[in-house]
Order: sequence, then structure tokens, then C-alpha cells
Amino acid sequence: MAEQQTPFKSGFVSIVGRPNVGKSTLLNALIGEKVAIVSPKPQTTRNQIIGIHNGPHHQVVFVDTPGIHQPRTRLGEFMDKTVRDALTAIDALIIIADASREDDQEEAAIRGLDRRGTPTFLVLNKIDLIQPHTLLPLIARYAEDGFEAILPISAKTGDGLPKLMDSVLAVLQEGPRYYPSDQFTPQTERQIIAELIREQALYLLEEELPHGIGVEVLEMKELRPDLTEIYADIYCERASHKGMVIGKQGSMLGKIGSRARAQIEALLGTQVALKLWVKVKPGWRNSAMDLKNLGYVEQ
Ligand SMILES: Nc1nc2c(ncn2[C@@H]2O[C@H](COP(=O)(O)OP(=O)(O)OP(=O)(O)O)[C@@H](O)[C@H]2O)c(=O)[nH]1
Ligand SMILES: [Mg+2]
Repeated sequence: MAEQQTPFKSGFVSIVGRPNVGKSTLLNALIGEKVAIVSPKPQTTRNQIIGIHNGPHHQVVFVDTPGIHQPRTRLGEFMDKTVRDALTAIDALIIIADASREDDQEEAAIRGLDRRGTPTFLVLNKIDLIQPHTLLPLIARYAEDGFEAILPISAKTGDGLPKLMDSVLAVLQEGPRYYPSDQFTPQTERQIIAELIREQALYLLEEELPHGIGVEVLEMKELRPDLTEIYADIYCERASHKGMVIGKQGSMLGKIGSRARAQIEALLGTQVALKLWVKVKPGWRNSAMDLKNLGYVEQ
């Protein structure tokens, strides 16, 4: 009987912050599943990624976003708009700062966000990398900014996450279940697979090159119940980049493929034959048509 009296709480909670602060790592840690790709390179996340936290009396829909930066391409503008959209029609907001690094633009980016009166938590991430006493001045700097709470966490070790989750639940209101209770993301298998391939490109390729990489899954065929064949194109912006993505005698493409395959096999629960093809698409980051084909369109 007690169960019927407990109100069901739900809400949308966006996660925003500068590039590389650990937004996607936090999303995955909160959901307990790999929903978003993560990499040491800034601007890993390009579109809104939803992760759903289901409990007997709640459903929290977390929305991961691209890092706040100055857009220089049409893709960058799409990413910027994704962040702004994630500030509307939400029930709570998590702003993340990286407590372990100096970022001149971080404070301005945090203060520049239009919070629209949404209950907002400031989360200071990566505390596993710092001496505890360095937190105090950081907390003091934001003390007057009207945050619901300022919470130190480590998305990597999980430190502080139960408290963050409790704090978010405390500000959510009674509401409906937006998604089925067994679903942890509305992303399609194809979207997740394209991201897992791009994630390996981000890890393995140098410097600026990964920013010009796009991945499109063209076809998925179930050859046998225990074997899936997947065809995907990797786009890059220049012929010289194509050579680097393929590598000497295909060594780089082989590495990207085998590392992505291991993750895709874990996702699908079958063996995977992954067929990757590298294509040059000059300036795709500024082409409305190419952006649409790669799924960088408004939902
Ligand atoms: N030591 C440590 N590293 C972390 C922590 N959280 C994230 N990282 C690392 O920080 C890097 C960036 O993490 P992401 O989760 O991709 O960051 P993001 O904010 O989503 O980045 P963008 O999508 O590029 O904006 C990765 O190398 C993570 O492993 C943390 O709590 N501690
Ligand atoms: Mg991210």
C-alpha cells in the first residue's frame, strides 16, 4: 500500500559545460551504461545524447550536450544550438566545471548560460586529480551565483555521484514516465554503432584530424543469429587525411575497426563483421546536406 502512495517523480535534466570537462563520462556513470562516447579530445560529443535513469518511483531523463565553444563551422553552429536547446523545457540543470584545470573561458561560459530560473547544480568534476584544499576557493568563486548546490564529484571514480543523484531527485516534481522503464537510451543501434566507430577514431588519430571525421552506418545484416555484418563509411575532409585514416597497409583502419568491433559485439551480443570504407567529403562540416546524412539535424 505504501508503494501506491509514493509519488512518481520525473523530469528532464540537461548536462552542460565546456569541452572535455567530463559531461559524457558523468552521463554514463549516472546511467550505469555506455550511452555516450568519451575521449580525451575536446568536442567529442556533437549532438544531444539522452540517458534514462529508471527507478521504482522515478524516471530521470539526462541530456548530454556538446561542449560550449565558439563555433567555426556549420557543424559547430549545430552543436552550439544543441546546447541552447538543452536549456529550454527542462526541470533541472547540471553545469560541470573541471576542477583539475585552468580554463580562462570557463567562468564566463558558466555565468553566460541562460538558466531561466531552472534549479541548477554546479558540479566540480575530476576531484580524483586534485588536492582537496584547492576546492574551497573554487566553491567560493561561485558561492553567490544562485546554484541549488555546488557538488564536487569524480565521474571517473563515482565519488559524489549518489549525492548528486539524490540532489537532482529532490528538486524534481511529480510527473509521467516518458520512456518505457526498461529503456536506458532512445538512440538507435545504428546511431550508437556509428558513435563507437568515431570514438576509436578520436582515440587513435592525431590532433585536428578527428574533428573532420564523420561516420555513417549504411547497412546491418544478420547473417546468422550469432553474426551481424555491418557496413559503415568513415568520412574525412581531405585526400591526405584518407591516407592517415587508412594507415600503412591499412594498419590504422584495422586498429579502428577491431577496437570498435569489440565494443559493438558487446552491444549487440553477437559476433560482428565490420566493413569500413573511408571516403573523402571535402568541407562536409559546412554542408547542410552532408550534416543531414550524418544525423546532425534538429530532432
Ligand atoms: N581523472 C578524471 N578524468 C575524467 C573524469 N571525468 C572525465 N574524465 C576524462 O576527461 C576526458 C573527457 O571526458 P568526456 O566525458 O568525453 O568529456 P565531455 O565533457 O563529454 O567532452 P566533450 O563531449 O568533448 O564536450 C576523458 O579523457 C575522460 O576519461 C574524472 O572524474 N576524473
Ligand atoms: Mg561529451
